[in-house]
Amino acid sequence: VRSEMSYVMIKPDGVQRGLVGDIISRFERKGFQLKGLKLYQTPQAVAEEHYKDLKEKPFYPALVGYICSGPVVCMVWEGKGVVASARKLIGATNPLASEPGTIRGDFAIEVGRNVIHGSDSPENGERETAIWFGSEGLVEWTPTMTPWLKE
Ligand code: DAT
Ligand code: MG
Repeated sequence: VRSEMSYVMIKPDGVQRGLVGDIISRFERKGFQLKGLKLYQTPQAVAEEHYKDLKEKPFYPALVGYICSGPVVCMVWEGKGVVASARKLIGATNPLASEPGTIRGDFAIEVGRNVIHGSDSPENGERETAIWFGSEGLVEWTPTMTPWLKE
């Protein structure tokens, strides 16, 4: 049985602002396992599929435009409770409501430039991983530090 996965994506503002290393480091240090990673120029159809539940929202066209406005960093992180934990590391959707110490709390001001995405459920973790990594698949590997992270 495969353990839980979160699709995490550094949005174009995070890439352009040079926040990639800091953000990846937070997930690494927490102890989650990296299963997929790429720099990617998002086609509009992929952004639309990813955010299809928000299609009726007034901000949807701007959101899709923003996601496609420059390269993103696509990641899949795996581990026990990773979906909820990643959401805590990321912080609230509106960065002015995000706690300091979270990624959005530390690095962002506006909801339309909130630096990072994280799946909101294990089901969406699977769905979004399929959208962004599809047939390339993920990398299966055994981290040597596992005994120091799991009892
Ligand atoms: P989250 O990214 O925290 O999961 P969400 O799934 O509700 O938030 O919305 C997806 C993205 O859409 C969010 O990161 C930024 C944008 N967004 C959400 N609500 C918005 C709003 N009221 N105005 C502008 N953009 C918004
Ligand atoms: Mg969401």
